[in-house]
Amino acid sequence: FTRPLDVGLLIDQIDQLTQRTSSEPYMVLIVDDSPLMAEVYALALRAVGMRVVSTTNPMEVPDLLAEQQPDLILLDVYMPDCNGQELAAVIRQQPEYHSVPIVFLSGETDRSVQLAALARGGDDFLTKPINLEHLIAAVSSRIRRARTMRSLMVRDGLTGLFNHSVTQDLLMREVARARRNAQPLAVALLDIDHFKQVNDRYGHQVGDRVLKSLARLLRQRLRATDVIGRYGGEEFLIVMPDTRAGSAAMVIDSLRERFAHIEHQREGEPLRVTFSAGVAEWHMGLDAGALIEKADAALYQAKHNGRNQVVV
Ligand code: GH3
Ligand code: MG
Ligand code: MG
Ligand code: MG
Repeated sequence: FTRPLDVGLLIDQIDQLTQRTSSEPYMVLIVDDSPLMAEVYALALRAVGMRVVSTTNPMEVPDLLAEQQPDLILLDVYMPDCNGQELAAVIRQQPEYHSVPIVFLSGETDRSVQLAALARGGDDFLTKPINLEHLIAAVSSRIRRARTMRSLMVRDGLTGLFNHSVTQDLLMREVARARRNAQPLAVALLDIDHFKQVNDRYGHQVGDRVLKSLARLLRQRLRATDVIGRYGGEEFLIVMPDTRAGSAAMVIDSLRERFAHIEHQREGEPLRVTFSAGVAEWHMGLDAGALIEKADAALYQAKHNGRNQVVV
């Protein structure tokens, strides 16, 4: 059970992603020592539906980053207390803000100053006076791409659920939280029954559709605080904080029943598919890897007992 990625960085990106869906307004932090300029930019960005927080004091930036989790930072270069380049370098030192786009705004037209600013972690350099349409376009395209990148890093492309490594990281976080707060925690490992036959008889595209419909059902029926991950090809891991094994098994069993009734083909030979699941509850002394093993053993038992069932 290894962890090759920087968990802190990843968890932060997940937090941003789970707290903010792609339809939420873009959030921009403006740092400019001129309140008038900051207000002009803010008005332009708000006019197209973005949320804006601005400050004239660079010292407030660390707190604002933590509180507001901006999608992008607009940074003035020349400010009395601290220049924008230095501030960008400081922001970039923190892994959780590594991928937040920074766009510099300045009257500075000297190429070498502009390049130095980009070298310190800036993504773009806009020179004043700034055309507001240009500003809006530069900001929104950068945010759109940053959000897409984050989503690609953490989501599985077919189902939109968390991918394997993110699911593991989130499980570890929930285990740590359960230990700290002495709260219950349950996990369920789901595996589609005879899925190879589904692919063989109906084709891979139909198989994909089955995976997507199970993912949709899980998203619709589970709590917002539950972690739903695509753990393997046709295996799903569900992490249920503050839940005991008994109630987890009841929830999963009602999902099992619902799923088993879905008709996956409108035309041709009718197709119904089932899944089996193993549920396990965390207890003191159990780490994430051992918890998964427990759920996997229960899943094996469910398969062994004839499939289409939930075993605790
Ligand atoms: P069991 O009831 O014992 O779980 O049998 P099974 O056939 O589901 O188990 P097995 O692990 O042998 O087969 C899993 C199949 O899932 C094999 C693989 O081709 C298929 N699969 C994995 N990922 C995908 C995917 O993304 N799309 C499709 N269509 N099939 C996939
Ligand atoms: Mg200035
Ligand atoms: Mg399998
Ligand atoms: Mg299977």
